[in-house]
Amino acid sequence: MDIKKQLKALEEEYKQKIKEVLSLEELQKVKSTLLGKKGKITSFLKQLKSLTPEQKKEFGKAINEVKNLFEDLIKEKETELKEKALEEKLKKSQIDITLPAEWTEAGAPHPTTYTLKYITDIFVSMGFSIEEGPEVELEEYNFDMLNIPKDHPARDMQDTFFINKEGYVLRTHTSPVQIRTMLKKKPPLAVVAPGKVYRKDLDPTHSPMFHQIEGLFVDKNVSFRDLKGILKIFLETVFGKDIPIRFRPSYFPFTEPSAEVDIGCTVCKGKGCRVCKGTGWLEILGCGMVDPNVFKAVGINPEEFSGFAFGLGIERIAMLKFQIPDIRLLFNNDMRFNLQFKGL
Ligand code: 2NL
Repeated sequence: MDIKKQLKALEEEYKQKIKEVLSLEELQKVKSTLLGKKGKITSFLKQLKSLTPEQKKEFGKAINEVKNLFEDLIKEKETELKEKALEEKLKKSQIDITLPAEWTEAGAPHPTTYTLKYITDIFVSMGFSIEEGPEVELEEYNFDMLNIPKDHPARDMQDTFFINKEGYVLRTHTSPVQIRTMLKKKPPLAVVAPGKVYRKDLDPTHSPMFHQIEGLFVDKNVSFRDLKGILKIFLETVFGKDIPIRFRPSYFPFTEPSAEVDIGCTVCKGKGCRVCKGTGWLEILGCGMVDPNVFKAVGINPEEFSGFAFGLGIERIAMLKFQIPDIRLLFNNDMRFNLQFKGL
């Protein structure tokens, strides 16, 4: 038997096989087939025993050369497969630490958000607590219990968003939150209800969704001067200690008496300009003493308790505070506008 021929055949066969190996497991099998204790190289070495010293030397050298070749080829293949496996793993991994970070500009609070929080905080500092409620509201809480009769123009399709569910509306003010509060808590009460409200309105000073904050104060012997005192502190905090304030008689179905509160125009200092339409005054909020019919609707005895309430639009205050000429700027989300409020 020609050992050299067999050795050459083995070399050719396994050079090719090692080249074609696809996994480390497969390579391990090939390795033990060739170099293991019962491997092909070992069996070649066993054949040497029966040979002469010269033949042993000659064939031993040839076998060792093939053995070294296999060892080198297997080592090479192992390195290649390990590198490939690592590459695959990195490719699959979620985090690629070599990717440069994406640039994001630092944000700014939206002026409406800022103003809502700013105003809410003033009332919280005076001991009012914050109440919230749903934006899809019972018609009964939004209108009936607030002494707004069925034929009142505010209920008209022109002002209210009715939804596909009988008896529900998108709340047109946050007053129903105060109704809910009075239904679940007994006086004394001092609460503010900030949030989104909806009315079918759209022009430079009206948006179909806007923000409101309402206040409600109920206790024994609450009078109109308590209302004036609280609102004076509020307005002087927002617009400064010297701001002129006036109360004008008005009408709301849920308060009696009712008043509208104006401040001296912050733009022209009362001289008369475009913003105050020449009057020297800016309308800021509506208020009044809670109507006895509202108290009766929520089960509070109007002979025992009295209270005041007020409501104001947040966008209007933000527009005055930041001299914003068109309400739509507060809703467009144009970043050139929004980013001007950094650092408030
Ligand atoms: C305005 C005027 C106002 C109220 C809201 C109120 C709520 C209850 C009872 C009585 Cl539960 N009143 N809220 C009272 C007066 C005026 O808002 O011009 N808002 C933008």
